[in-house]
Amino acid sequence: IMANKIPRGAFIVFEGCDRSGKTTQAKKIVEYLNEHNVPSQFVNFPDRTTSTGQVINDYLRKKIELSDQAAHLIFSANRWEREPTLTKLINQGTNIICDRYSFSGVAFSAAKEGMDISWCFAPEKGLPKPDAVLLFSLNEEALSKREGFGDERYEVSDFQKKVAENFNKIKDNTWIDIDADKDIESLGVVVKDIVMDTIQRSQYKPLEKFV
Ligand code: FDM
Repeated sequence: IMANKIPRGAFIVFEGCDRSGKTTQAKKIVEYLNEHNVPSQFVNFPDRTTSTGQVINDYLRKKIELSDQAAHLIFSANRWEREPTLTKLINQGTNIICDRYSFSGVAFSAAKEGMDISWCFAPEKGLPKPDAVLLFSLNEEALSKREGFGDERYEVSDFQKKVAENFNKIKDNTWIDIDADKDIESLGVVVKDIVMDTIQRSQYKPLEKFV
């Protein structure tokens, strides 16, 4: 007899550099889905509210110093801290729209001297693997027209360029490139199509893990 399986939620990650509009879009699509009775939750990493998140917040605001390796592992621990709840929510049918994930972890840390991509990816193994990754990109001209960076640790344009290069190194052919040089509404239309399609095709597939 076939088990009468409940559709699970999709796990969808929005990635990209600062100022690309991904946070705005992630919040907007979650609002849309919930308005249409599709249970969905916005999640962002780093989650600054947890115990590791407070250390991360102090680090990003330059209140404390950490070695690059220690900082990297705390960002990863911050994801592992949320993993049980995330997996449970997804399996119970909630769609998770996640603003930054392991890929930011790798792309930002590996932009530092002496930090390589495979070392950076190792602690991510075993975390839930997203059903879709949307990579928001802006060309330099479009980026320069947006409001400037804040004053957190990584908000420096040379560093952000290295991060953008790393995203392009780590992406595979399943990632979806999003040209973020659009107004909020037009970008929203693009995002909505991809999200709806991902929810549809993920419903009866088991949630995978990073290997
Ligand atoms: N960041 C984010 C990392 O360096 N590693 C990570 O694992 C994650 C999830 O933290 F500069 C960086 C990316 C960004 C900073 O992110 C804070 P938000 O999205 O700007 O809060």
